[in-house]
Amino acid sequence: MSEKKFNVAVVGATGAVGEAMLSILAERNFPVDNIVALASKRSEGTSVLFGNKTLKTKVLDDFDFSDTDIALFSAGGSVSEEHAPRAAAAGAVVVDNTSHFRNEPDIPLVVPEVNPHAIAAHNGIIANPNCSTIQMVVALKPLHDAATIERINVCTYQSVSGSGRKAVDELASQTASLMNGKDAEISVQPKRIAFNCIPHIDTFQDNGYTREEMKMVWETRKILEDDSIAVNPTCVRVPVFYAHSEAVHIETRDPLSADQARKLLRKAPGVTVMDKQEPGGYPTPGEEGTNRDDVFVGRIRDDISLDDGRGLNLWVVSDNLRKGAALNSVQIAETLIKEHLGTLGRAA
Ligand code: 25A
Ligand code: L14
Repeated sequence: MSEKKFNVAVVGATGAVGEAMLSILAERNFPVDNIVALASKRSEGTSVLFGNKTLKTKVLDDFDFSDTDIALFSAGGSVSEEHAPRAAAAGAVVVDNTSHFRNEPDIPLVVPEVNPHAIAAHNGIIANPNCSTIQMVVALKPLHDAATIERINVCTYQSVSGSGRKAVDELASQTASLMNGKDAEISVQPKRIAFNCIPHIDTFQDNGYTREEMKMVWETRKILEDDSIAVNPTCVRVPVFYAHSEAVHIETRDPLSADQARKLLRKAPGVTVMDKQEPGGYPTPGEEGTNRDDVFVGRIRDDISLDDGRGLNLWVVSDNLRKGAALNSVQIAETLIKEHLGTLGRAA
């Protein structure tokens, strides 16, 4: 990495993702000159941690980005819509974790293990994909390169932290209430989440799929740069605090055995294969998935319903706040300063 240091802003710093962004920047020794934590007026002056330093949160609305090199945004789509173009116009490169810009053709949508080259085409904004999509494409990229994936059937098991800090509190308090014989109060999720599963994440679309499901369709094609891949997702919220899990079923153009897939995945960047066919020999969200950087893959096996060797099943687990959001954004920023320094306006 270059000796140069950068001025960094984290927008949404008091949220679940913003907090993880600050701690990951510190733990990976990102070359920071100045760092600023931004949020809404509600949080003005609140302390947030950057390594062992304390930062006082400033208000986004009147913040001037002209001294900022890199701005990591995670304060929701409407905040990014209003403020990301303003930050980019002032000369910062924005890495945006919301869904707002992901489908715009001239905005790169990047997972550094999969399509780092896409960063080069940025015009001041780079989009960070949806958490469920990120962990799936990290696991599928080496298999797609080897055998060309034609179709993906996926069911997700998504933790509550995806909907922010209040949703984490909601699962804890509903669980405590029910264990104490009291009624569960519903505040964030559309139905009770404690001791339950909810097949509904984000808003319903005209085709009967939810927006979270359609993000997996649109974003997978954009990141793998292949519009012919058919993706059929069902996204489900489960009573898990951190890390998403996915049962992924793929159909490939060329035959690919479970043994070959296991070998390819063992060499794949950002992937840990955990696949012993014995009790506990597979990853789970509450144990391996939480607070770890890698995408964990297990239960790799041939699809017995197909007899031509062109189907595989996988179980994929990863921390949605880290690889699914904050870590991926920081890795985009690392790739930017390492390989595309000339595209950073102020710092170039
Ligand atoms: O639109 P999207 O893309 O679907 O994203 C929606 C939300 O999903 C989360 C993230 O929530 C985002 O806001 N998210 C996005 N991508 C994700 C991913 N890949 C993801 N989650 C997981 N994986 P979050 O909770 O992580 O972060 C919210 C942060 O945004 C700040 N913010 C909100 N509006 C803002 C703003 N900052 C500037 N200007 C605005 N207008 C928010 O800061 C937080 O940092 P805050 O200061 O508004 O809130 C601080 C505390 O106050 C609580 N709170 C929030 N809303 C209210 C509230 N209290 C009272 N009333 C409210 N209306 C929060 O609990 C917070 O702790
Ligand atoms: O699109 O509620 O990045 O779990 C990711 C988390 C949307 C909401 C995104 C959740 C968000 C989702």
